Amino acid sequence: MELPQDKIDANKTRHEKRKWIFASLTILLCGILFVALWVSMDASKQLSPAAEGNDADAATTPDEKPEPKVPEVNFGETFQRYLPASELLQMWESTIDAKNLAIEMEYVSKIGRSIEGRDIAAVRLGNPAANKTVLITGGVHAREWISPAALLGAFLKIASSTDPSLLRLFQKVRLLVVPLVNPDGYDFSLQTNRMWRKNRRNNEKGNCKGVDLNRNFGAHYGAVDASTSPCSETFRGSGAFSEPESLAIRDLVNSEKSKGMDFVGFIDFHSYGGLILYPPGWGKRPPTVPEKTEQELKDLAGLISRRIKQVSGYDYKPESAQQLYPVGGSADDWMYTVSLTGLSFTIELRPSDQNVCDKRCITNNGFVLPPSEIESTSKDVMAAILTLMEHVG
Ligand code: 0X9
Ligand code: ZN
Repeated sequence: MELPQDKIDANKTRHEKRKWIFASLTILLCGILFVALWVSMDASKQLSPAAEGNDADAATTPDEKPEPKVPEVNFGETFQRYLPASELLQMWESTIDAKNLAIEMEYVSKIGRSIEGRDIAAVRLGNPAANKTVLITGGVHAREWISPAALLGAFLKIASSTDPSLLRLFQKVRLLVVPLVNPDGYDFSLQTNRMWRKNRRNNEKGNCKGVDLNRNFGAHYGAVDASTSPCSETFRGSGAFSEPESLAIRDLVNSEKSKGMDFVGFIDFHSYGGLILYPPGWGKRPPTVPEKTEQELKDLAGLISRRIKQVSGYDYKPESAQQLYPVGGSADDWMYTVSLTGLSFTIELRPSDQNVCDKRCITNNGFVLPPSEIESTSKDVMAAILTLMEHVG
């Protein structure tokens, strides 16, 4: 039986209507589903720890480690030439202002003022909340240029490091560095008299200038090898800590101690000889230093020597400071007695005696070390410092 045309049309319209309703409902459902999915994704993003950082961090999946930020450290001409005092300290200061440093650092522009009015600077490296402190000094003797140069090189290497074990070490132990103890003498040696050793004190009698800062500290002051003559290379000065440069070190140590810092190690970098010298540098061990420290010092000097050999291939000889020669008023003996551990060293950097005159005799004097040796000597310095820090950390 055939349906009348009007019924057929009515059926068609109903069918069309249903189709539209079905299509609209499907679109609505899809829309709801999409919005629900988007909201849940956004919520999970907010809960994820990766989202705590910046957008780039948030983009990494939990399995991917974000790239460590590389410190922006500029080595400048550190390994090309010996820098004047102001340039050398500028390198320390500008590095500390650099971006992305992984170790906390602070530049203290003035812990004292030299005889000629130059600032004596210090640098704090590492976790300020850690109270174990290792003191490092460079450039006590003017003509020993490699000391402040290699110390700067070691610092730049440390500042640019992303090695996790090194960074962990600086969380436990702080370094307090005086990069150039004797800026006047150093610049005088650089500009006028290459073999100058002392500071630039204008001694009252006669024309002879300068005090040997490594005879001016308050331990066994004047006991031996510390002249009373201003013309001597080892003139001790008018009294212990008579010089602003040695006084600055004493005041720095005392002020850090009063803030609760414990001095657990010391290295004073000199040249030359390739030696790791340990105290007592004069006489016997004082009763304030524990007996076990004697063996500890010997062992640690040996360990430092082996570590240097590993990193740079250079041979340093561990030796008792007084076996080399006893002196009174040295920085190493002073820190030996005033530090908590007695772990105090003088390291005589390159060259070692037998290499003073190399094959072509380019250097006939050990104090004159070509700049080409600065970078490698920086490795010696860095190895020595890190070995001591690891030992006390
Ligand atoms: O004589 C010094 O001050 C040091 N040698 S240097 O050639 N750099 O001048 C050595 C000091 C060793 N320390 C003690 N003997 N206490
Ligand atoms: Zn020296």
